[in-house]
Amino acid sequence: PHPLQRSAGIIGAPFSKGQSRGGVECGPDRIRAAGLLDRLQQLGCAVKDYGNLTFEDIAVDEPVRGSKSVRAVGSANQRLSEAVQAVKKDGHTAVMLGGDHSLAIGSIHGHTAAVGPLSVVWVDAHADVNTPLTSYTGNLHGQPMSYLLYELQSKVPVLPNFSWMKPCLSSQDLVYIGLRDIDPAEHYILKLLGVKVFCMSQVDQLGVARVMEETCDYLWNRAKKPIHLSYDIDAIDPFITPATGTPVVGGLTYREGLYITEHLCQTGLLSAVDLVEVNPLRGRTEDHVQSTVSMAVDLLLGCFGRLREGNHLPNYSLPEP
Ligand code: 4U7
Ligand code: MN
Ligand code: MN
Ligand code: MN
Repeated sequence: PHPLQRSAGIIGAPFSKGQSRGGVECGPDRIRAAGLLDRLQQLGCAVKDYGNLTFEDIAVDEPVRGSKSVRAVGSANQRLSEAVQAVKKDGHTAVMLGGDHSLAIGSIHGHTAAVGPLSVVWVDAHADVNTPLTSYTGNLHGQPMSYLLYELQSKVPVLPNFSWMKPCLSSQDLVYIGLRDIDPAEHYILKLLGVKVFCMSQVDQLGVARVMEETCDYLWNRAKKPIHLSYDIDAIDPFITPATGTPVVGGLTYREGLYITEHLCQTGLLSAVDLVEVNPLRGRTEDHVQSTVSMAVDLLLGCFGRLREGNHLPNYSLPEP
């Protein structure tokens, strides 16, 4: 569909307790300040900004089995899930601006609750599939997928403030792209479940165009379902997007990263997008921050029909001399 037939419902989720570095809660406002809404509207896309969520302040949140801020993450994601459901019920493509990647729990949960079974494309340097019992760091932004997958339910303890959610995704409806920093337990899980992974070496081998073709072929083998794109900015090479909490060398180029969004947009099935882990305080210079934020904006424009060949509105007419 033309961008005019799309509409974006934007939710800011200024939440950072899924990891330990301050600043990632500034992501949503920095991405808006870079002109996201105007640029989407210039494309011909209708935009509704639902504003920033506010999160419950949890005074005592002791680690649970080594994992940190579990109650805060559970509570924040419950709010986010409800917000995403509201945006989907209003008929928009949901855009969740993070915040850290633990927010994928509520975003994917809410999206499924509103529209039914999904395909998930997870673009990241990391697999984020640690369980609370395998995590070295205790950071929940490295764990969201373990809460979402049916197949891991028996391996994940019931955590405080998580009773509102149940797993809602089959490992066969998930494709990872861009991975290059996978913990041993995560590697074991990915092999055990037979998850489809295009790590960076596959991107090198096949090229991004074939990766995207194979991604869609794989996901559509069963049925064409709405697509949830969860985009961690650290999937992109830190040369372009240094302002993030867990940068890893050897990432996607600007063009590869953008191509993923363009390809998913043209499927017509893109139904929700997360753009997470932009941390303005992690850039050493203002240029680093700007380059990171402008990549985030370009990725979102790619999701809503911006083409590198150029765009024009359907009612465009040449000025008469
Ligand atoms: B992100 C890590 F150990 N695997 O679990 C962990 F390397 O959302 C990193 O992808 C997680 O940025 C990175 O803490 C989470 C670590
Ligand atoms: Mn991530
Ligand atoms: Mn990551
Ligand atoms: Mn990260």
